[in-house]
Amino acid sequence: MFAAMPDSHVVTISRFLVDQQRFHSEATGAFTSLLHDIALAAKIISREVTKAGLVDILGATEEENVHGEQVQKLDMFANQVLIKALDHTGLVACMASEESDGLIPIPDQFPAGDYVVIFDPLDGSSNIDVNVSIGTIWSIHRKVSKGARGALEDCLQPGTRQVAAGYVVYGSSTMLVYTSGAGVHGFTLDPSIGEFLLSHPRMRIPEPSKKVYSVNEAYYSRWSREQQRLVTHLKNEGGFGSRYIGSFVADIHRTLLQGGLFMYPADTGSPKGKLRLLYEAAPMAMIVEQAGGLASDGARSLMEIQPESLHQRTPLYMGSRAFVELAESYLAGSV
Ligand code: AHM
Ligand code: MG
Repeated sequence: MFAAMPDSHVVTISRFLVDQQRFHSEATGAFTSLLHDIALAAKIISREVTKAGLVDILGATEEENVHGEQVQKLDMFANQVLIKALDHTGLVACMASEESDGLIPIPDQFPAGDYVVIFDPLDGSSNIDVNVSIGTIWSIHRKVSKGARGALEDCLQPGTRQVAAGYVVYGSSTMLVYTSGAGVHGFTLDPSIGEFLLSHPRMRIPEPSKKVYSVNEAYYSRWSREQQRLVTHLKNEGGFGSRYIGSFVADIHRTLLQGGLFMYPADTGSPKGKLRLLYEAAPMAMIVEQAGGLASDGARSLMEIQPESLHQRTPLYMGSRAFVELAESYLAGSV
């Protein structure tokens, strides 16, 4: 349940989380503390992202991540910030990150907790050196394994089991958007006081929404016939416009605020698409659906897919409900 908040009041994320906790008599405060810790990590990452144009932190390192992609310094920094913000708190059983190969255990010297945190520390990092918005995406599950310190099965849970999900977009301002299953709420960082302030309570994808599709159309010739027909329909009879930033968090943020259809389909070069189920698709699916939209892999709900491996990829369609349904019917060949 979402606590009513007088619109004229300045509400920090800390105040908001404490107020939300009051609606859960069983709450111990652990979950609230976890969200605080993530918000703190977001502020530290935001500070470094903002400084990136000023200091010589740009440029790729020699290292590659587990997907064979070049990792930039800020990715590794953001990864470390999140791990260090969470590993000593006693709230987390284990973690997984797009930038780390296997499970990230809690070091032996620290107590382990009941939550599992999965994150993409800095998505869209190829956009850093052209000053385009990038973001952090995270997802929280409850530990389900018997052991105290978490296991792979704790991370391999479907999106429907998420207890919370969120993202931070580092754009013209830094915004943190999250859901814990009671609507989607957005906070804007006021850098002068170092606080996230509630700016977008109860976010809903507008209805009717803007007719906008968002996809990397350069892959057109590699798409299935059905995918090609869908996009041809959208831009011709459909009367859609097009926007594609090429930064997932920023593209989804726009879709939440204005509506539309975001797609990262499978193609002959990437038969499972590019985006990862656990780090990118499932958390955003929870947010989009909590905001009244729909999230699909083209045939089934993204939230219901049972992950088989940490770094699994999935085709992805999300945004306004009617547009995702339209995409599904084209992909099924029924239109
Ligand atoms: P990354 O995880 O390596 O940063 O890649 C993910 C990014 C997303 O932010 C974006 O939606 C997508 O890659 C863009 O890919 P493409 O350049 O193929 O359109
Ligand atoms: Mg990513």
